[in-house]
Amino acid sequence: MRALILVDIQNDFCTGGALAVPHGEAVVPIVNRLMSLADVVVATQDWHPGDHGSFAANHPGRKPFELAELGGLPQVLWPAHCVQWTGGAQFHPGLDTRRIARVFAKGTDPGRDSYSGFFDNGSDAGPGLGRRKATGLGDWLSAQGVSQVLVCGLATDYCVKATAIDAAGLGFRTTLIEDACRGVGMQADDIPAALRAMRQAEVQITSAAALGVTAG
Ligand code: VGL
Ligand code: ZN
Repeated sequence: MRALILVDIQNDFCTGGALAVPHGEAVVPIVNRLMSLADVVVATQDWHPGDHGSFAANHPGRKPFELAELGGLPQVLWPAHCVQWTGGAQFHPGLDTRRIARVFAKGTDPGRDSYSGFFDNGSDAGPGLGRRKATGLGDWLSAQGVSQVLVCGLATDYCVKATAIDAAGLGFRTTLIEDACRGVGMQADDIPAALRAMRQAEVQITSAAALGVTAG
């Protein structure tokens, strides 16, 4: 069984959104066509409470895109985004949601960010940091008999990267569809570095075109 994981294809990560990824919405027509390649489609949804600790506004005197700390981990401070029940947290209106079997929310704990669709941010080592809390996505995919996952969505250098690396680490044969992703790219090397980190973690990288899918 092969699953397609749609990472955070939400209004706030698209043009005009609170944390817009350049050309984020360009992935939508491609991912809609990728769905036919999968036996099952799942989506992750960044779903923060208004008091989330990743928001710069919740750190007096700090600005978006500065580096801070959250729950003992380094944390990039973001503009408030994907706040629960707001339009920015909704999926992009062009996304074909009919084939999404399940949605996994993440980032609901105000004290911890959650880039991966599988686990909260955190360290499995290190005293005091605790084990990472699972969203349920890994167990759910396994229960469906999924052995292979295709990963696409937003943003390449944050949630897509973390989701793909965790998928591979959990033993799923993992393929990133590079042209069905867009990144934040705060630094010029961030997106290439994310691709390198994924390759290092045994994530295969391909394109929709190589799989016979075009944006049309
Ligand atoms: C994301 C930053 C903050 C993402 C989510 O979906 O990549 N990035 N929250
Ligand atoms: Zn977020």
